[in-house]
Amino acid sequence: MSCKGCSSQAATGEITTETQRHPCYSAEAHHRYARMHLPIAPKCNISCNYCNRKYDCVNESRPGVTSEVLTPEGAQAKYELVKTKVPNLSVVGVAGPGDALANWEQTKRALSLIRGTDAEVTFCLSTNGLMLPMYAQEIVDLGVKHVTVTVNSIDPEIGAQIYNFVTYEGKTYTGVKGAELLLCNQLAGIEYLVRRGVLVKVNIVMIPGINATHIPAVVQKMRDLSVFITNIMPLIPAPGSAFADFPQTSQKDLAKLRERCQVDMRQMFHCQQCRADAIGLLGEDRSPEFRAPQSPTLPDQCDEVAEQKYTIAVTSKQGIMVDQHFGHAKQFRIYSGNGHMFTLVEVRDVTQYCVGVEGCEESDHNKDKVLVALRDCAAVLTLRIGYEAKRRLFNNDILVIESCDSIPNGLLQASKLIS
Ligand code: CLF
Ligand code: SF4
Repeated sequence: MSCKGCSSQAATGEITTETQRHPCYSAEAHHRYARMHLPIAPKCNISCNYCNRKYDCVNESRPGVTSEVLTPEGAQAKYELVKTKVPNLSVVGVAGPGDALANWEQTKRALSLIRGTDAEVTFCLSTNGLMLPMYAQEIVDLGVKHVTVTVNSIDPEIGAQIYNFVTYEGKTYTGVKGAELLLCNQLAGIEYLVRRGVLVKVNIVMIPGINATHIPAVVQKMRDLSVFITNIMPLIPAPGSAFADFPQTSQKDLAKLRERCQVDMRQMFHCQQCRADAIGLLGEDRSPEFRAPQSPTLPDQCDEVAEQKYTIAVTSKQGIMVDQHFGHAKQFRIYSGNGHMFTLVEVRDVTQYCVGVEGCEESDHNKDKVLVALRDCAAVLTLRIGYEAKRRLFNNDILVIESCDSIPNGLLQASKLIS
């Protein structure tokens, strides 16, 4: 098996003003500069065992978060609008909802359209790296100076436990062969980009029991390839994925591993695992302000689901936005509808699921009561939810959709996911 497109030409990336204003590459910048993701890349060419394709790419996002999909022209129009409203916008990125390079024509067209009207904005791409050998030169030619590649392992035996399959040039590879092909293309692509001055960030999903103890070796390899920074991310198992029952990586273990790896190279500590259509500062997503009232992908789906009825429980402080954490809700707003229209049918009082870290661990009784109260619901639409609560709902056939959108938009998204 040979890798494509890697030749030697010495050059290394420099920390330019662009990088100093990149909220992910610079910890200082993330309080001041905003990024915008263009959700133009729905397809993917590999299958990670922690991924459920109903959701955004988990390599760069939280599972349970879904995004609209735009055409390149739609993305450019949205960019022009966002630029006028978000003056500190410094970076435009493509981070899914699938893989940026598995949708290369759309990605290239969207960036070219934007470059046609804006010579200054910094471009950023996130990819699983499979197609890097094919498109690395075009990425350089487009003026993309920041690329994120998710590399979970440098050992194909370990990779085979993480990737279900890899589809490349019309063929599907599984097991060690698939992992080997992916790794080979990732390494070749990273080396190629680094040599041409692109600053490469490597995301690594920490999967306890699979790659957690192997990550320091991955980081050392990335250091040897002159990668700019590594970002070790916690596994948040997506419901419905092969790893759905894996424990979520603990923050304590994650912090320890990052500290350990910091000895070898620069680590990212401020990642927000944001959405494929995120807009704004990393800690302050403004995407609901700019989302179309109905996603362009919805009409077709709506025809399919028009006859179905859904009952969905929503956590909301004022009944306008999905703006309340599941564990904090003392009431659930119960909506019923058919995928086009929803009506508020009831406001259901419950005992708060979680009353703080200590109380939460002891309050199984409250948790059971909340589950019983939601038993007739197909889904819960909520701002945020802990892993344990999500797993309990999932085990009771209740889908969880995390959103920070308006309630009507969230309900439309939810009905699309239930069907
Ligand atoms: Fe987007 Fe990723 Fe570029 Fe940043 S996100 S494509 S490098 S502009 Fe940033 Fe979000 Fe973490 Fe990614 S906080 S998930 S690291
Ligand atoms: Fe899912 Fe992996 Fe593809 Fe991302 S790269 S969309 S996590 S299969």
